[in-house]
Amino acid sequence: MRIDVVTLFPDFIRDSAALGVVGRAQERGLLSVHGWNPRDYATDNYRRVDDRPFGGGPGMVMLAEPLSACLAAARAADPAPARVIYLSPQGERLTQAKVRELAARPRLILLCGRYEGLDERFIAREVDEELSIGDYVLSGGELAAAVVIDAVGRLQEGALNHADSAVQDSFEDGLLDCPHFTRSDLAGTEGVPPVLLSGDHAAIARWRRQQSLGRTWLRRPDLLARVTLGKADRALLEAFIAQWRAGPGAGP
Ligand code: 4FV
Repeated sequence: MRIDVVTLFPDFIRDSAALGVVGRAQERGLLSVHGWNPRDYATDNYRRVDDRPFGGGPGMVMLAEPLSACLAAARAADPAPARVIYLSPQGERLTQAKVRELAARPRLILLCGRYEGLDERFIAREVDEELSIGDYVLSGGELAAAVVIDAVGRLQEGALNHADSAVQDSFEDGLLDCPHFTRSDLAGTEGVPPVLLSGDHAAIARWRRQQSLGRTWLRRPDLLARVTLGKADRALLEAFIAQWRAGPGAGP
């Protein structure tokens, strides 16, 4: 997969994409990330990339011309068709389902705004879709682009060592993840649910599933409303709720 990023801060994108799983995915040739700076495509002496908004008011707006020339250069850098995505608070909320969809594509071009955003005529002409990482305002789209690169990059086939781990992710099945415990020299196995030490893998899988269902019921009922639970899951969740209502210390 190839991801090109149009940004006034290509170093940030390059450096953040060189870390951890995404960096390793690049080393393994599963992903390549390239930064393109619109300022390199500004034609005036001051290499302007922004100007005051028509209609007045605070802030500046990014000029369409440097953006168009920069995007054209990015497009031309590889024959593969690219999905052009503008990261903005006006976009559709990013979800794991959207991440999976994007991860299956050969190529993305991510547009990072700064200031108040981009000239709307450029957006109307060039942008395939707008995506938001959340209902808050950043000073630039770079962090949002880094989120997309990470979420999509780790789903590239072969990016994650233990292939299974993507399958057990939060949201993979629309539910929150279960709690995790590991070795602790200080606490030993204190506070660790006994089932996890039982070696009974069927019981462990049931417990983890029940925790995912229960946590989603407690913390994100909006997510639970979107999944259809089978008979076994409903029984696990009802047992969790009964236990929860019975309060700590009641029963196993
Ligand atoms: C944002 C978000 C975001 C808005 C003005 C950049 C900023 C500035 N992008 N999800 N939330 N963008 O706040 O994606 O240009």
